Amino acid sequence: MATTAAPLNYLNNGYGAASWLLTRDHKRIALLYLYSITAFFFLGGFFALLIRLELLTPAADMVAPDMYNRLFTMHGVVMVFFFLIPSIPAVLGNFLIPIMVGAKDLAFPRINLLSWYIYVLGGLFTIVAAISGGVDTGWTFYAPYSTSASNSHVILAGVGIFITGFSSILTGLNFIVTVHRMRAPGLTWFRLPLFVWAHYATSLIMILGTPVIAITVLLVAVERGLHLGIFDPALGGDPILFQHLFWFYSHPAVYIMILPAMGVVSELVQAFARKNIFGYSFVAFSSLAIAVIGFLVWGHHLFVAGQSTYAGLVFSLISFFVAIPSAVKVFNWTATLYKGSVSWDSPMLYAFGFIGLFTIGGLTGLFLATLGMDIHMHDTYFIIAHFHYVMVGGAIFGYLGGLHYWWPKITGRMYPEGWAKFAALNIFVGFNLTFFPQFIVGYLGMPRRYAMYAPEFQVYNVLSTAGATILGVGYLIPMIYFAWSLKHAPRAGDNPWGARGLEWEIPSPPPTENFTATPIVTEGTHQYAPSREVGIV
Ligand code: HEM
Ligand SMILES: [Cu+2]
Repeated sequence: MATTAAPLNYLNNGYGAASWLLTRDHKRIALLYLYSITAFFFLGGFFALLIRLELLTPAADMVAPDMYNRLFTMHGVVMVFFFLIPSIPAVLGNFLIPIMVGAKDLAFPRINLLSWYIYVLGGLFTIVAAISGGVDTGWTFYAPYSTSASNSHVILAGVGIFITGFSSILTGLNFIVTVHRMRAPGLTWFRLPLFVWAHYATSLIMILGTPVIAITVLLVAVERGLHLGIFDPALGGDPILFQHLFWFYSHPAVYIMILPAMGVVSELVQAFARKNIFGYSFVAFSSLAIAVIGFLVWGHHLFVAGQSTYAGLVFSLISFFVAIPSAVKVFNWTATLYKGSVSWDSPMLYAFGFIGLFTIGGLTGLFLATLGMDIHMHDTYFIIAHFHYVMVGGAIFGYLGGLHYWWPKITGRMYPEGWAKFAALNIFVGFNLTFFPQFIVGYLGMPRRYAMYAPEFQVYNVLSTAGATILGVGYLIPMIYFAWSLKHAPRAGDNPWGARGLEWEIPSPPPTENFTATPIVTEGTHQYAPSREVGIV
C-alpha cells in the first residue's frame, strides 16, 4: 500500500465503505460523527430559517400556527439532542481524548462504533417523525399536552430521543474508563489537558443524567399509548412530576453542551496566549463543581409551575452557586490572557467570542434564577435570548473554535485563514443581531412559541431575521472552505500553531495507532513555560 510518498495514516489506511462503517478507530468514528451531526445541524438550521421567516411579520401568514408549533419543536429537538449534545464530545472528544492521554484508542473501540450506530438509529426515528408531520409539543414535551392532547408524532420522536440517549451514555462511559485506565506513564491527573478534565466532568453528567430523560420520554410514550396515569391528572397522574423529571436531566444537559466548549476554550487560550493556564487546578475542579452543582438547580425551570415558594427560594439560591465555578473559568481565562503574547488566529477569535457571549448568557441566567425576575420573564423571548447566548454563543463558538484549531491535525491541511477570520466575524455579528433584540422584546413582554405577535414588536423581529440571515451565511462559509481545504489547501505539518500537547507531537493526520511508541510524560502536557506542578498523584 504505502508505496507513495504519503506516509500511512488513519485516513489512507484502507478505503471503501466497509473500512469506514466497520472501523474501530476513534479518529474515523469521530469523522462519522462529524458528518452526521453536520447533517443534523443543517436540518435544525432549516427549521430555524422557516421560524425566522414566519416571524418577519406579526401575522401568522407564512405557515399556520399548528405548523409553526411543529417547526420550533423540531428545531429544538434536532439542535439539542442530535447536534449540541453530541457535537464536541463525539467529534473532538472522540478524536482527541485517546491522543491526549497517550493511548492508541478509547478503552472500548467497538462500543464507540456501536454508539455511533445507536445515534444514527435514534436520528432516523426523529427524521421519520419529522417527515411524517413532526411534533408540536416543544422540545420540552410538557405533559399532559404531550401525553393526551397533542395529535403529532410524539411517540416516534420520543423513541428516537430514548435510543440516542444510549449513545451518549456509552460515549461517557468510554471517556471515563479511558481517562482512568489508559493514561500514558507519567501522565498524572494534574498533568492532563483541561480539555480532558472538561470531558471527564461531562461524561459524569452523561452517565448519571441521561437515564432520567430516557425513562421520562419513555413514560410519556407509555402514557400516550396505554393511557396509564403517570403525568395526566385526568388519569390520576401528576404533570409537575413530568417537569421535575425532565429538568432533572435537562438542566445538567445544558452543561453537557457547555462544559466541553469550556474545555476547548481553555486549550485555545493557552495556545494563542502562549502561556500556562492561570490556576490550572481551579479550572480543572470547576468543571467537576459545575457537573455536581448542575444536578441541584433544576427547580429554577419550575418557578411558575406551582412549586412552593420555599422550594423556589432554595433553587434560586443554588442556581447562584452554579455560577461561581463558571465565573472561575472566565476569570482564569482572562488572567491567562493578561500579559500573554496573544495572536489573533481564527480559533482564538471564536475563543474571544465565547468568553464575551457566554458571560452575557450566564449573567442573564442569573437574572432568570432570581425568583422575582423570572416570574416576569418566564416564557418570553428573554429566555430564548438567554439560552441562545449560551448554546450558540457558547457551545457552538467553542465547537467551531475547536474544529478550526484541530482541523490541521484531523485532516493534515490548513484552511484559508482570511476566509476563516471573515466567517468568524460574520458569525459574531449575525449572532448578536439575531439574539440581542430578543432580550429587549422579551423584556417588553413578547411571549415565546407563538406564530403571531403584537405589531409593536415587529422591528425587533425584523432585526432578528436579518441577523439570522447573516448568521446562516456565516455557517456556510466554513463548510465550503473546509471541504475545499481537503484537496487544495497547503499541508499543515505536525504542529502549525507551535502549540503544546501530545496531539501536536504526532504526525498530521495521525497514524492509525496514534503513537509509534508509548509516550512517557514528564511534565504537564500543556506547559508553555516551566511552572510549579500542582498536586502529586
Ligand atoms: C450561570 C448559569 C445559568 C443559570 C443560573 C441559568 C438559569 C436559567 C433559568 C432560571 C432558566 C429558566 C427560565 C424560565 O424558563 O423562566 C433558564 C433557561 C434555560 N437555560 Fe439557563 N442558566 C444558566 C446557564 C445555562 C447554560 C450554560 C445553558 C446552555 C448551554 C443554558 C440553557 C438554558 C435553556 C435551554 C433554557 C430554556 C429551556 C426552555 O424552557 O426551553 N443555561 N436558565
Ligand atoms: Cu436550568
